[in-house]
Amino acid sequence: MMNVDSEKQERVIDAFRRWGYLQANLDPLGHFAPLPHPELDVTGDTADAARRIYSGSIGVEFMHIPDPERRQWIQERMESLDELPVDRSRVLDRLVRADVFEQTIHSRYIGTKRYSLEGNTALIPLLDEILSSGSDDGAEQAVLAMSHRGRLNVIINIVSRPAAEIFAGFEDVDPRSVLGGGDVKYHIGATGMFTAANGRQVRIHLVSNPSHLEAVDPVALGRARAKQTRIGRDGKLKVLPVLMHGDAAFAGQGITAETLNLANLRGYTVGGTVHIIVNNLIGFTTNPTDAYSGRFSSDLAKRLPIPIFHVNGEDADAVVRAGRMALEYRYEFGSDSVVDLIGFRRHGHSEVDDPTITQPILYRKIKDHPLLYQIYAKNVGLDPQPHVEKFQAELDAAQKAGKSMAKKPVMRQLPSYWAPFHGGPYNPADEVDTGLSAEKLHTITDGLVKYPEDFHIHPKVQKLLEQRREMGYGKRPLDFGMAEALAFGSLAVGGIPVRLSGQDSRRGTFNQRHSVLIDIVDEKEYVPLCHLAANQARVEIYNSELAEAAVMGFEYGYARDYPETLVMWEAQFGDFANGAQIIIDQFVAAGEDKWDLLTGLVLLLPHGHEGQGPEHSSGRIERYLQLSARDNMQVCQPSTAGQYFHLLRRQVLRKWRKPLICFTPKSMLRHPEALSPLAELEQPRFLNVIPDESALDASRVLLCTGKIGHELRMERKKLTGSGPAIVSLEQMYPFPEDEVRAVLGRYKNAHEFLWVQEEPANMGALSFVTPRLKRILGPKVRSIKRAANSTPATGSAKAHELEQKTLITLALGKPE
Ligand SMILES: Cc1ncc(C[n+]2csc(CCOP(=O)(O)OP(=O)(O)O)c2C)c(N)n1
Repeated sequence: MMNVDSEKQERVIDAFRRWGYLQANLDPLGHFAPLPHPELDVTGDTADAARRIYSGSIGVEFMHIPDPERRQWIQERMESLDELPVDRSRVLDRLVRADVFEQTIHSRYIGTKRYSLEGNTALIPLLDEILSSGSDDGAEQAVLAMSHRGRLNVIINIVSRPAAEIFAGFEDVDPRSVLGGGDVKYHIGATGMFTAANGRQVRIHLVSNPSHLEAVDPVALGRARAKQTRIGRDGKLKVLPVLMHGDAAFAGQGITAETLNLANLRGYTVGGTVHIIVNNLIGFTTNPTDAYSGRFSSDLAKRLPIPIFHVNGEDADAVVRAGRMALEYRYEFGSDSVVDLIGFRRHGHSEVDDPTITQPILYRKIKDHPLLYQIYAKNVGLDPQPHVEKFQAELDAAQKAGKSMAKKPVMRQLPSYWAPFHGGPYNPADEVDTGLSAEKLHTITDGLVKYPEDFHIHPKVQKLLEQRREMGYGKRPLDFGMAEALAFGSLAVGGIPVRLSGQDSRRGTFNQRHSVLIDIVDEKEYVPLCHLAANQARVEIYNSELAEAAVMGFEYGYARDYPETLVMWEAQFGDFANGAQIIIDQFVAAGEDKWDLLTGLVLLLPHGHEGQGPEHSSGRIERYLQLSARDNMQVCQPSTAGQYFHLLRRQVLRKWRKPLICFTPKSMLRHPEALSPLAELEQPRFLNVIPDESALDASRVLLCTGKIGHELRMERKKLTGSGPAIVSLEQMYPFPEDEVRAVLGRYKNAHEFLWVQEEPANMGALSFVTPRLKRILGPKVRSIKRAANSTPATGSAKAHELEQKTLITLALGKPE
């Protein structure tokens, strides 16, 4: 039994554990006023002691964590914080490096943007601590992501790139090497070796980053997951993800919320991420009161039961201790944790920006504020001068070396698993055969339709598996679902891992996949694709959270670090991919040109006008074609199950690593015209263009892509005459010009060539293919399409049918 006094004391301590962070001394400039709280309005020795712990330079939010063991863990550490040793000489050295680097660049490249870290230079000792402690706990690699602020500082002082490379960036050496491509210096990725306090090395991967704030977060996590998967059992121990955020961006960008939500999902967990909010209490010109509705930028992180350590960025010892706790929490519980590093921004948003116009009072104060290393040296009684002189001499030499660099430095080294792969322009020599013998297909089929004897299968699924057996043995034509399963299965059996994620992807939105069988008695799962052969490769298919940007970003990152895997992200309906437009624009389409980084990511985008309304109709072919240039990606629409099989296999069997935008069917999944005989899978390759062998003497040739071709063929059967030829363009980009020319050239009697699409005139492939067809056929190319519209389709199913009928009638109509 507690006596009254100790009960009272416990209540006081509990109040500080709960609310102490509201009165912590967090803002170096004192603008962030402590928030009164009635439970903290207490005096006495117990209150003083609790106040010193919970309202000092660290304010921790952790009482929202439901697990008492985790709360206890934090409590114990906070309450013995002073005992945590800090290597002050090391901290001082890191602060000197951080401050002197910025000062040197500032004085030597006046008026050049660098997005200085000054005001938050404690980030460098903080990262130093996290990575050093991480190394103690087993980290051998770390995946770091951050935006512009302080990036160059981190590249030198944490990633350990030679400073000469940064100077070469400021000198802008070798501009010709990046004509039309490349990226600004504060976005480019870097790899290097960090030397931990224990003397061991941690390999650092700083992820290339677009300007779009926080978009890199899921990419970094996908990369970490891929690295962890490659390592296997100890992957989560050995690969540590650290995400750095801006305060305004963390609070404002939706992708942060999407990314946090991945933390504990089985397909996406990375065993805990350490988040650092590099919080300067300003976003460009915007004050926190206009940037986030809560008190802290970090409030969003409370969507997860994880600790948030707010720390005063000017108490470097406290910063280091907060970093240690966050890191150890990650390792102890496999959980995310957050350090909210609160400082200020010494200059304008960039160094060419004058902040005194928008925050005059703040910047009067900042003007005379000493550098952090000076404050720290004074507080801890160490002489900074030897550190300053040593580092200054290093920088002087580096500047000289940087100026004389003939080539733009490449700040990263790709891991060896990238060696067999390449990007660049398409080369037909990269083609490989993707067909399989009937025998092999039978064997894979056996595995695909099998399940344990005691497994209680759903009758509908049982029927489907029976049909699949017939398909795999050539007794009935294959549909898309079976073609896909055979593609995945054959790759896995051949040692190539397969990873697919998207909303409801395990069953498939259109009831087409059934990759995971669910026992109807106990809901146990059985994945036939994982039981095909003893030494087969991994097959992972996940239902994702209901988000697009973070999930696609994650898969992009995964594909970046696992080029041997077939990695796919699937949209529920193709148009939902626009929720991930940033990932598409900034990573998928542009990654190779900006950063010389390749990916073989596949986007599966269900597409086709089926009367389901303005949404759910279009995968927005036009948008991908507009982004296509310099052979940066492939845009394809396989019209048959067999073509889909070859396309998936081609994607990973070739050594050419390019994103594949693949428009997939919905109703056409089982459309008789889209089914394939097993023999189609035995054919050597994917066909970029499918000629119409049945109508070689046609006078009219219709060229189209996807489902409309099948509808045209069905309707053509009803004609009395032979009707036009219907040629299917299966790969839109890279545009197979020679093949199109050769196929069209076979129609010797044709005097009319029409592009037919079901999309409105301002959408679909029309404006992309027209100039290319004109190059082949001359100016007379005409087209049949819906009238230009602001939405892809009508909301009325009947109106859709009318429109579709008109389209088809016009296309099949008599030649003029
Ligand atoms: C998605 C997006 N919107 C707008 C911008 C333009 N922008 C660049 S930095 C910045 C302010 C960021 O503030 P904060 O997140 O606090 O980071 P800080 O620059 O203060 O370190 C803005 C609005 C951007 N880069 N990305």
